[in-house]
Amino acid sequence: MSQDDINKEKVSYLLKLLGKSHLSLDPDSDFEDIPDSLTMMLTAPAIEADTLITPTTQAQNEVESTIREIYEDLVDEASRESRNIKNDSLNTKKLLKYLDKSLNEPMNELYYPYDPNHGWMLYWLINPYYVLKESNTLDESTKKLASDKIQKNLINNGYEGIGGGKNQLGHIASTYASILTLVVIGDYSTLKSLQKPIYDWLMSLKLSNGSFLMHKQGEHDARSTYCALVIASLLNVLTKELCENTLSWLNKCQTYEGGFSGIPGTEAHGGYTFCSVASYFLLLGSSDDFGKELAENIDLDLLISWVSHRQLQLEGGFNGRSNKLVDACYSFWIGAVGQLLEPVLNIESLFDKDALKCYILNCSQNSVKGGFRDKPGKSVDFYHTNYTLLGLSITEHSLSFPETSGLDYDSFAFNFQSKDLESTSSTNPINPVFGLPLGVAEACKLHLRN
Ligand code: FPP
Ligand code: K
Ligand code: ZN
Repeated sequence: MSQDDINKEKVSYLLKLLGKSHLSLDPDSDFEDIPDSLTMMLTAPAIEADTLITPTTQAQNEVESTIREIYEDLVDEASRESRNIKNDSLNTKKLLKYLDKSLNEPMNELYYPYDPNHGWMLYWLINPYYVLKESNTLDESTKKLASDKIQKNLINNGYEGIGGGKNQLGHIASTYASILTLVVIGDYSTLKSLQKPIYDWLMSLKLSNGSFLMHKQGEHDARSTYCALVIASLLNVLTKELCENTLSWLNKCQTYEGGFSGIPGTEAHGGYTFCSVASYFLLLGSSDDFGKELAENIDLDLLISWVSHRQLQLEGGFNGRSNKLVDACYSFWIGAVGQLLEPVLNIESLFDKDALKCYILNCSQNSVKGGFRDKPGKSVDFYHTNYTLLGLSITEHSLSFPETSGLDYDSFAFNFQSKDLESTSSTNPINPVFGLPLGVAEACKLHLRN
């Protein structure tokens, strides 16, 4: 069968299942763009009907009907107008325009609540330039502006961390985002100058149970702990002393469901599961068998089961916890956990990457204005734009560990290799531990180590 025949068969099967087989198909139409997964997504029955109606089940029904309409249109439009079936592709030009505009135009008063997030905004808006295959860099003057801005947010020269903005309290999450920004723009001299001050500050936030405070007198959870480990690892100051008891504290965060909670005894969530799983890649490394070491610490099968259950049947995207709604940012928080497990399980994918891509491009992307949103009906924002683009990269690439054993840098986090799943990917591969393009954290580590 030729590819053309396969495509035609796919569409007519889909139309039949949708009860629209009366629509005729133009033999010259190009059906290549219809993802194979769409058939399954539109036709598979719900696993279990929810009998208890709550605000969440109602919201779920509404989201499903909106998304069903979007997906049916992908099929219908083509058959009606006998032209290209438009499975949206990434509009890189519009995305770059959205990023340029967001970085360069003054922000209006609606952005007032973003004031504690200056470091985050830099990371969310700069990182995508490097993840996109087409741009792959940023101009020197913007790099300098970003670096200057971060230096203004140093508290007590970094001995009290990096604040979310000028004169704000030093905060692990703002420090994490600021460090990622410096790493991606390659400002190694600033990073080098921060090694000692930030190490001392992290040690002051460390609790005897192994976790870290988010800031002086702040909360502690898997998020702050992951951020501390990433910061220390990138600055090449991840000492034994800094990591004492951290592994056993994280182990206690895995719940009966298989995912990880913020602190022991609470609900498993995609955000904390990402933070915990990524942390193991920074902490483990006493042997060259990561899977074995991981399984000695947590219930790996239960984690795999929990992660797999996050992909929604019709939507194709992920939710962040049981019985909740799809959200494009989980394309990264959950998608990254799936991608991190690829080299461990030696598989190409833990979930349906085409289905996720279908959600990202057709439901999350705003291809008119550029940028990505949580779900249809919401507005695009910086946060969802960065994490959804990272999620798109996860659908286009697969990770493995090198054949030859022996760890670089004493941590599995710097040992990934990537393989393109698609001949025409619009993104570069990423390193999911850091949420950065693959090679960027590795280059920084190499530089600071020498
Ligand atoms: C629930 O929000 C969200 C959380 C409980 C925390 C999410 C944590 C992250 C996304 C990870 C942050 C990571 C770093 C590195 C700072 P919700 O109830 O609005 O969403 P939901 O319905 O999807 O659970
Ligand atoms: K959410
Ligand atoms: Zn979200």
